[in-house]
Amino acid sequence: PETELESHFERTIERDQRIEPRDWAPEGYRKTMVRQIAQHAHSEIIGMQPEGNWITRAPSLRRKAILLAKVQDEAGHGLYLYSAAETLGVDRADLTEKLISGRQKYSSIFNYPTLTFADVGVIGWLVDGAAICNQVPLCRSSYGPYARAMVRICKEESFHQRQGYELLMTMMRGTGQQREMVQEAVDRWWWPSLMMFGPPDADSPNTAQSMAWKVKRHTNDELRQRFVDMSVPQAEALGVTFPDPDLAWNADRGHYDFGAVDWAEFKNVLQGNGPCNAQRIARRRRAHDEGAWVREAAAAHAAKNQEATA
Ligand code: FAQ
Repeated sequence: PETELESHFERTIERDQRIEPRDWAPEGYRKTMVRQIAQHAHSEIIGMQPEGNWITRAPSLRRKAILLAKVQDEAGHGLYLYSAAETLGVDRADLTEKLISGRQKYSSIFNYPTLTFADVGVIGWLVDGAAICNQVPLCRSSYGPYARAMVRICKEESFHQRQGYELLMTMMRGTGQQREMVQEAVDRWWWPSLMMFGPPDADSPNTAQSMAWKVKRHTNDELRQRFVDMSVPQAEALGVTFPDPDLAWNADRGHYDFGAVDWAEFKNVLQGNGPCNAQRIARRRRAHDEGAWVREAAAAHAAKNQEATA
């Protein structure tokens, strides 16, 4: 380290202490944090759409109340995460602009359609399950505001995961047709859920540096394996199978082996060509435009208040 500031930063990371907004940090660290936190925030906000699609068609008042609460939680997660990003000196209006102009990413998973109500359960079980698996270690991420946001987010994600599993358990106790709906939804969501963890380690440009900075605590492949290992017994308990003939317990490794993920599909979705990319962005853009009057009113109100106290 060349400077006092650099060595202070490195010592902080080494001792597992937190980097806080006012601390000096290398430009690359700040960039990485903005990139990851913004992508995460965008995912929560875009992630409201697939399930939001079912709020008006939930099969009972109870299911509707649960789903509304879950989708509202996702809005909340997006807001804490935009706030965490703002501690790094960026502006959320600017981040939103980057999202709707396609310059920043959001999770690939939210570009798949929700075709039946079973998808609500499977998103809770597998998508929130994968999110928890990825995010629990991020509670120990080196950037303080991000790590602290993750604590509350993970608690809420656990509730989301349970509601999904409970919904599926209920459907599996129902008719043959309901059981088929669950299996069909699992077949569609399993592989995209594995893609949530990101490209394989050998193909992940950011992992090495993010691990060194303790932004990430595990590699993409480690977390993907952990998710497969925890999901197989849950599938057995539920009475569904995963669409992977190569899925098998490997006693030597102490893990489940699984088949090859279709990384061409993943890349294609990231390039904007997934089944719902265009629709997700168009809807986000429309919501932003339709909300312009709220932002204008809030700004006018704040200006008036400032005048009154001046
Ligand atoms: N989708 O070098 P790496 C949720 C990009 S959960 C799209 O491995 P990194 C909860 C990556 O950004 C979902 N892009 O990158 C919920 C990079 O591109 P860039 C959100 C992906 O950052 C549930 C490039 O590929 N969770 O929202 C994906 O070290 C239900 C190379 O990749 C988070 O964001 C992907 N799946 O590792 C809400 C968790 N994977 O930026 C509603 C926090 C990779 O260089 C309903 N994020 N890319 O242009 C992370 O842990 C990390 O950012 C990873 C990627 C693990 C996602």
